Amino acid sequence: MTKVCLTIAGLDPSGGAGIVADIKTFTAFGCFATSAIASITFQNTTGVFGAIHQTAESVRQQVKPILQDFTVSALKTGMLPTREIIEEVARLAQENDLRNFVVDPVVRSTSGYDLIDDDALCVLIEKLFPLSEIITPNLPEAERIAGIKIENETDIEKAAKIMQSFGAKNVLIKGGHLPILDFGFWILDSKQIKGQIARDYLFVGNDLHIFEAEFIETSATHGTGCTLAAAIAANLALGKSLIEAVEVAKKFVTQAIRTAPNLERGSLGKSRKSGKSREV
Ligand code: PXL
Repeated sequence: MTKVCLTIAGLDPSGGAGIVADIKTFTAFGCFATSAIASITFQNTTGVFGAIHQTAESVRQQVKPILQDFTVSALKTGMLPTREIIEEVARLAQENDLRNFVVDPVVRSTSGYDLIDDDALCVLIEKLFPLSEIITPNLPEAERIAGIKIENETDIEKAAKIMQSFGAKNVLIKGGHLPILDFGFWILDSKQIKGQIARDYLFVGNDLHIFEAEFIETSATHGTGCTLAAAIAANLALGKSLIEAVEVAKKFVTQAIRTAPNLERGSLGKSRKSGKSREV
């Protein structure tokens, strides 16, 4: 029987992140994708220009018929911009006993646009972390949520423990941002690995599992966080263990980065008269 996954997240109409990335990912794993929009953002590959958020009522009215019709085997959340929406998502998850709940605590776009305010982030931590199977912050998100600066692996562990003390059972901290941190380099196991490996740190209770992949130097990482979380959700829906699901998801994202489409980007990349592209 085909497994159904649900994403509640923001819409990136330009197709890179958010719900569109989630739907593509669920589908790639053979799951049936359902979705509810928490916010409509305005963006393209150069940045985010604004957003119009949905109401809690809109999110409930989108999700209710889906849950009445389907058995949802996994839930993934991404950009949930307001306290009201987050409280509604918590109610929906609890009322419907939704399992395999992957919370991607989306805070800010790579281009620096805030996708959630401070008040809502506190509610997300308080209400959704305890309901989640796993949370998937990247390094800047882990720093903001845990309230500490992360400069080495000891700090990563500290941040994970803090987030577990907030109610998250399992925490995946994505180290992909590591080579672009502004302190220049990073010491792991006493060797400098800047720009060589992308490491992700999965804390399952007290156990740490490290996943490594080749670090691919690219600017085409928009949407990789959404894709990873959606791939974990899809694989949990398919019955994989959490560790297996993260392993498969990490490989999927690495491959997605490696084979990312080379897009002719924006009016900046085009001569309006000739319609031909030029280097930017
Ligand atoms: O990658 C984080 C993210 C998630 N969801 C939406 C986004 C972004 C980043 O821009 O726009 C809708």
